[in-house]
Amino acid sequence: MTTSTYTVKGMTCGHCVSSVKEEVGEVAGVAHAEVDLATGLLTVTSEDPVEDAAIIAAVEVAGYEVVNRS
Ligand SMILES: [Cu+2]
Repeated sequence: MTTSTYTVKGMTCGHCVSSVKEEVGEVAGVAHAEVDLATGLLTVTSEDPVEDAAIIAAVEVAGYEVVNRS
């Protein structure tokens, strides 16, 4: 399994977290998406590495912005 971490800007409540988790969770290859609201950290777990662009696009669909990839 591979884990990638992103910093998401703009989330303010549990609904924001749910939206991001839902959209990112639908990206092909993603096994699990976890969000920490306090830090804005999005942790994506996948069997094989998933393209950053796909994760960034999913976060944008949810209405937020990836400001960092670590
Ligand atoms: Cu919200």
